[in-house]
Amino acid sequence: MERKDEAEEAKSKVSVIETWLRKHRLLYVGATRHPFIHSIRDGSVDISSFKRWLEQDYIFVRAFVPFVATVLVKAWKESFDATDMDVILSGMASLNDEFAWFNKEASKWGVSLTNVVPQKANLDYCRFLESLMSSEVEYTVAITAFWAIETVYQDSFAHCLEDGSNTPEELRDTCQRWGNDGFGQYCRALQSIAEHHLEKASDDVRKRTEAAVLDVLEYEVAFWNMSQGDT
Ligand code: HMH
Repeated sequence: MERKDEAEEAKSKVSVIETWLRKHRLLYVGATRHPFIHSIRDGSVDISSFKRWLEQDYIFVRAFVPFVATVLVKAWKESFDATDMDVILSGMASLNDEFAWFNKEASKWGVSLTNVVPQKANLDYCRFLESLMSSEVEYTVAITAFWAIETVYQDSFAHCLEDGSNTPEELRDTCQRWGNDGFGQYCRALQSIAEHHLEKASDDVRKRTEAAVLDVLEYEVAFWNMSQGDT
């Protein structure tokens, strides 16, 4: 058999993240094609579940911002590629818009975002975020977890906007927020940053990163379950 040259070999090589997505397909699908998402997509969604999701997600995003801030600090210290910081900073800027959006959306639904009591699945997820904020957690682990968190929402909400979906008009804005093409491109930019660092990472860091991605997927499933009311 002829030996492939290096360029060919690089082209056919499956990326680390792609390998994990294949290996953990069921869990990934569980997080991105959850019954709650199906119910938005087919229009059968229970509005009190949607409102619960909105309230709880606002609290989550409040904790997500400081997490992203620590990813930015790690990029500055540990990455030699300036575009990493640009991409993370653009994510932070869109989180700033997201707060304005949450307030607008909450008033549209008659929901108050002050004094929301975080539910257990949310507290657990926020505590996990906090563990990733430690300076002892490597940049590779943190940026890959960041990619996974954003991608679950991107993939889930984009599904609600695909041809054939029956998403109610009043929920389309929410789906657009994370399901739009620009957010998709941003997630792909995060993926390529994460992949670049994973390619260079030690086996130990890779293993811990894979575990963090699995944790993210499980917390996301629990978060959807909580939104549906099965706490
Ligand atoms: C629970 N996961 C959860 N909330 C979000 N807003 C995102 C991911 C994406 O930012």
